[in-house]
Amino acid sequence: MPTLNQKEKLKKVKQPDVKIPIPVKQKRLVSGIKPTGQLTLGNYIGALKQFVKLQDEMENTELFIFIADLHAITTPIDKQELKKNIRSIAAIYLACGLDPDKVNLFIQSEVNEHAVLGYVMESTAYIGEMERMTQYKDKKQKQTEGIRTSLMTYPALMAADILMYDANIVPIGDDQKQHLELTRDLAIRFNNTYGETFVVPEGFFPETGARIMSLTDPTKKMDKSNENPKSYILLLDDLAAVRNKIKSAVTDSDAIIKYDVKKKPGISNLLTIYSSLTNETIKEVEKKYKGKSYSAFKADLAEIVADSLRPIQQMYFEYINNPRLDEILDQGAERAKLIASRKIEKVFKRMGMGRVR
Ligand code: ATP
Ligand code: LTN
Repeated sequence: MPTLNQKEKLKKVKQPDVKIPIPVKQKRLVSGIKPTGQLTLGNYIGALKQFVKLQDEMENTELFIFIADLHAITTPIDKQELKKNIRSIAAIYLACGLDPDKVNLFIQSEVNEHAVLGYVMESTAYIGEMERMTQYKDKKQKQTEGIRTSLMTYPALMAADILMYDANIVPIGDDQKQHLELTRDLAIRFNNTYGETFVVPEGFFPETGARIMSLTDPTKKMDKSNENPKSYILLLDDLAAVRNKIKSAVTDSDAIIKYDVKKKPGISNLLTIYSSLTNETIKEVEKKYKGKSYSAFKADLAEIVADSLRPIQQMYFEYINNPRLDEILDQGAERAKLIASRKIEKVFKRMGMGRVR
């Protein structure tokens, strides 16, 4: 038999459902980067530079940008390295110009709801859909054994990252197009099954620089996971090394500075980098270097890249050991958690999970 006191306590448990209103902006933008290594010039041109541009240009839009550490464990990674990468990427985001007053910057694993909604998305997606993803097929081939289940299911987690915040806009490189398509399919499927719950997102792809290629093999993406350091430029590379990497980038032998991805992938890639960093169109750059040698063009590009990286590196060192970095990440996680926890509550309710409230 409960005592009177216990009965009182039980009554008290049923609290009125008071909710703090979430200030609503008209649109939401979501994107993430995996902390699988240090960031490259490809990440900068294809992602970070775009985020900063969007933050400055988009009105009435709230940005959620996160470090996708849950995605980083889909392939083996050293614990200390992961830890270092997470902090370093956060500092780089800020060093590249992300403004914590405009952007919610956070670490994905600090908002547990991502994993929860990821599971819900796994329970929405079909195995065939996962197996069809080209990135999965590519990455699976690179590993001979110990392929983790999450490598295959990871697009479900990516869908969760996006749908959690009702993102309208998702800026991504073109290698992520297929994952975004899947996200849209899953949102529609869930909405059809359980009623309107998720916003169906749109991709946003940069006009130039959606895919920066390797400097040693311009038919492949510049990738921080490549084993040859000459193939990529890291944002924190020593500037002398940066210049050398540009100067020794693979090009063809006919010495005409012309954009032609099929016939001249190397010089086309360098033209893309040039155009992205200077905001000059590729046509303008071609005109400027008409009749000039590859080595003259590369020497100028080496300086342009070094000049772009210098201020980023300076700001990076301001942030990396600064407690302000933790404050910014705490603030971002708090705001993300508020929205995410409500979304999970809504999703579970729609699905008939837990108790009726
Ligand atoms: P991984 O090699 O571990 O798969 P990744 O660099 O492909 O790493 P992320 O770090 O998560 O993957 O990429 C973050 C963002 O940077 C994505 O939007 C991706 O499309 C973009 N990006 C990555 N590499 C390039 C590149 N070479 N050119 C343009 N954009 C890129
Ligand atoms: N899968 C992406 C990183 C990523 C992401 C996201 C991008 C994880 N979650 C949500 C945009 C939105 C990649 O490998 N580049």
